[in-house]
Amino acid sequence: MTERGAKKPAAVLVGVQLEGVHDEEFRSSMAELGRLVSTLGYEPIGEVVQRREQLASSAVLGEGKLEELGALTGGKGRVPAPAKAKPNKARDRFEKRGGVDEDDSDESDVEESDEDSADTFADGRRRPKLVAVDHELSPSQARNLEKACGVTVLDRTGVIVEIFHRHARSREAKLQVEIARLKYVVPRLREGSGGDRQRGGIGGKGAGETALELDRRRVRDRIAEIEREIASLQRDQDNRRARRKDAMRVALVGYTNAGKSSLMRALTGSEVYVEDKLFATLDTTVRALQPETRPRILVSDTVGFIKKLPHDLVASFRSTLDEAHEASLLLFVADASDPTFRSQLAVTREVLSEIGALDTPTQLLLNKCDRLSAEQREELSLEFPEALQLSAHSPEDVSRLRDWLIAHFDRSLEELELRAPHRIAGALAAEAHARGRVLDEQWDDEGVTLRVRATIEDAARLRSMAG
Ligand SMILES: Nc1nc2c(ncn2[C@@H]2O[C@H](COP(=O)(O)OP(=O)(O)OP(=O)(O)O)[C@@H](O)[C@H]2O)c(=O)[nH]1
Ligand SMILES: [Mg+2]
Repeated sequence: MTERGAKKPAAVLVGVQLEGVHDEEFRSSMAELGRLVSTLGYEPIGEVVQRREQLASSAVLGEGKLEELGALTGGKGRVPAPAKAKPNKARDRFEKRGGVDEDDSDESDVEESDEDSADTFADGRRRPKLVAVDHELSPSQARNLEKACGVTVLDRTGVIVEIFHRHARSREAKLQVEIARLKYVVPRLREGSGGDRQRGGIGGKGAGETALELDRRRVRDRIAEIEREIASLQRDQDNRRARRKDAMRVALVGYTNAGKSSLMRALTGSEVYVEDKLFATLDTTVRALQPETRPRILVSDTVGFIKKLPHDLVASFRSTLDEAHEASLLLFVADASDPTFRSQLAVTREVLSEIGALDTPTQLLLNKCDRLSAEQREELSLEFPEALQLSAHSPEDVSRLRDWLIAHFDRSLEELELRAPHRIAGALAAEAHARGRVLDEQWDDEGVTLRVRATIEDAARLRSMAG
């Protein structure tokens, strides 16, 4: 078989199926981990699954499974006794890459060239460069696993943080990801046992405990510095938002890959990024519904949610979640063609309730219905009678959604009649056209009479203008 271009580096997935976890739930979680790993730029080529009642405390996997993993990755397949611990190259490389210095090289890869970096083994099998574990790892578990398999180990949180790191585009998103990374790496430094950590870690200067202390302080200082910068960026944003405040706003929220950005594109004619991968969107975009309405309706696209979204990321993506907070309507987008969309909806609700955005009215959109049969759609309409079924790829569906939005917001508008003498009639009419929908406009000798629909705030403002 001939190959075009460079292959993605290979990765191995590790899953631990604890007692009481159903096969289906476990499989879907592993499949999602596989998609996350592909999004990060790796190709999953193998899997090691451990079934057990409880996690083994030291290295997550039992002896047999550890050997199985070692055989796949070319590692020892066991955790060396602590006394013989050697410098852990894999983790050093990883941590160095995520250093405190601002590294914009999004394309940097986990592996670096050294004697372990050949792409294949002597027998031609591909050599994995990453082991991704679908379970939260303690810092020492991660290190032990790394020692046993000889390649970088990331847990689900680590994979997600790395994806966010690669994809963040705006200044604020980049800073927020950096905080999440620093917070993810710092606890690992804290548990460092000195010996195997001397040259590793963030900054990587000096030797021994002193360097470690220094590193931790530098990390803390850097986090404080970033937080200050974010606060100042957010002040600017708040100002911008304040100017938009009078507009009617809807936010697209939902699980990653549900089709939020596709709907955003279709509704607003904007060129936001759409991609069949998890976490394509990490920055909020706000655009007016097109063709523009009077008053304008603003639509915001937001970052997608995922189960076990690292807490630091939830907290740090304040700005994007603020959009959800400030919207007067949330459109819950679900990929109805995904068999697990019900639990995805539950995750979305959970995260939104965590940030206190669930007081906002919501409307469920069952997207990707083009992939469903007529019977499936019928069943869904019985299960979710209030939901709108649609496809972001169907112009008719999108136009129906637009009409639905206009009708929804229309209910919150006030209809008022205004009269103004010639002295201010021109200004009043201009303002009424700019802010509201003018239903009727009559000019006579005395001045103007207008019938207008506008938001409560704008209605009050127009009234006071008319005097
Ligand atoms: N068949 C079908 N595919 C869709 C539909 N809507 C979106 N897609 C596809 O689903 C994938 C994800 O779409 P996006 O719009 O990027 O999803 P998103 O919710 O913004 O995802 P993130 O930004 O990663 O959270 C893309 O490949 C889209 O082309 C739809 O209605 N039908
Ligand atoms: Mg998106």
